[in-house]
Amino acid sequence: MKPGFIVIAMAAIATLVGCGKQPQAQQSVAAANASADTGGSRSGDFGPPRGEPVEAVLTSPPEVPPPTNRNYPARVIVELEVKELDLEISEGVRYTFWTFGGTVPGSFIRVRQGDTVEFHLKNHPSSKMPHNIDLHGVTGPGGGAASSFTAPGHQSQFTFKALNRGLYVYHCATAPVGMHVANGMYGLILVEPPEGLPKVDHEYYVMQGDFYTVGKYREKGYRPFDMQKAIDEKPTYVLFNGSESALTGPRALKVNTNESVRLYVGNGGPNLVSSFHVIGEIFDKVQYEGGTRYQENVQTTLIPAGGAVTVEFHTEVPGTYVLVDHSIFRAFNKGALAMLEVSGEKRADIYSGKEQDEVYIGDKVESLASVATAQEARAQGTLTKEQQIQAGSALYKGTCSVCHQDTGAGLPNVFPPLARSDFLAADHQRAIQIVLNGLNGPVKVNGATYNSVMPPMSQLNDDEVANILTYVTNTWGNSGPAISAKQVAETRAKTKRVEGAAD
Ligand code: HEC
Ligand SMILES: [Cu+2]
Repeated sequence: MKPGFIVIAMAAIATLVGCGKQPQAQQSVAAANASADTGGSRSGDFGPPRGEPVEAVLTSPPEVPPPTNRNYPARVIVELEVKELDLEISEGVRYTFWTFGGTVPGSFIRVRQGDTVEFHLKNHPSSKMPHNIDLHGVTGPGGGAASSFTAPGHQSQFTFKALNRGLYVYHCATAPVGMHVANGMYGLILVEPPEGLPKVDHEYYVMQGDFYTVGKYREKGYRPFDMQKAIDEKPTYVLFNGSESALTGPRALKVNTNESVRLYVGNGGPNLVSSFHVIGEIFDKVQYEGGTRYQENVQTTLIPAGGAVTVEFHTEVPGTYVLVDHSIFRAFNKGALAMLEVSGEKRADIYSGKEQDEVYIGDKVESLASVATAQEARAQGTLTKEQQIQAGSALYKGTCSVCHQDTGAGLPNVFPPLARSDFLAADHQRAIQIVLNGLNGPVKVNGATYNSVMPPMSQLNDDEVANILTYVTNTWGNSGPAISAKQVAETRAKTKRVEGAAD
């Protein structure tokens, strides 16, 4: 830092301290927040339930039930069924999830402050485990856990009064608790304030969770739970709504320009705290920690494990917005990435750029179905070169294309071409070793010398490397053999990873 700058900075600090006043905007937010009735438990009991009992409308993510639209406390009946299901955690990767209502996260529950909730928990006869539920919106020991222990094929019932307004996590609390949560046993319950929430154009339900599977990220086939990784807090996946493709491509959240959007965002954990961010948007309002008070004009908000947040924003510019955990390796290497598609007229006065940003969307631009197909074919021993090329084409994007370009042409003097590369054609085996271990020092490709660095990409699994290389060696005028996952596995075993590279 230049000495002159320090002087100016010190003077600025002195001015702030000297006048002892908060900036004006901050003061008005503080005033608004202070005057809000916080609706704590002592003022949240509006007497016994009135009228006919109401069946709660439960929704699967990303949908949110409609507002309760009631001005009196009612008896609300909630029926929730636990099911243990084999679902896709990533394209071509299956995992046994334990679910509240058949989805991860579980069904969204919406009640009004002061309601008496009659909770029925069922455990499907096909379940192998007993389960229960601890709702953070319950006032009472265990949050319902002890009263709701439910063996497979059984059901249990308990009742609570929702004394506090707010957005609350619920989760299973059967031992081993961490494992039940890691398998997807969490969801959200919204306790509306008595006057309801301000109307918005769209409400959506998104929940983050970390997952621990045997093997590498995107390693195909059935993957069991890995207890040691869970204890070490080293997730294989960090996901929104329980699957890598839950909210991407055709399943992206959809809104229009000039609309108000409210997201109910939870974090089931079991281990990680989320730094929740929407790339290209600013939250106009954040009810942090699911509570009553709010902050305005926020870029990234923290969501603790077992916590939630309500964020609101208004859409101006069309395009694809990316929801991430801004602990950014989780977004790009573990799956913590979702999309919000905003449709509408261009607003060049606000933003001139192109509408899709491949830098952020990476290989999710393309469906990864071809990747799963290739894996299935390999398992059945019917994998063709053509299938490998298709899978490789999808994976090349966002993995290699940033440097070698979509066309394989590279960039003069910086990134060597893969298209018609004589260096590549000379030794396809060497290419495996380059992807796994990187490359540096001078190389001569098609007569030009490059002296740069390619980082090791050993975080890719064997299938991914094999399919990408089969694509590269058989596209843009290249022709070569198919590279097999077995060859990659052998090269991985034979060569030493460079220091700092992934396994
Ligand atoms: C961050 C940029 C970057 C990424 C990403 C990258 N490479 Fe490279 N790659 C390079 C550079 C730079 C070189 C040359 C290194 C040198 O000068 O020693 C290179 C060299 C190569 C070579 C040997 C030279 C040639 O042109 O034939 C191959 C093969 C190759 N890369 C394949 C890949 C594949 C496949 C991927 C994706 C899995 C990939 N690279 C990802 C930067 C990158
Ligand atoms: Cu459970």
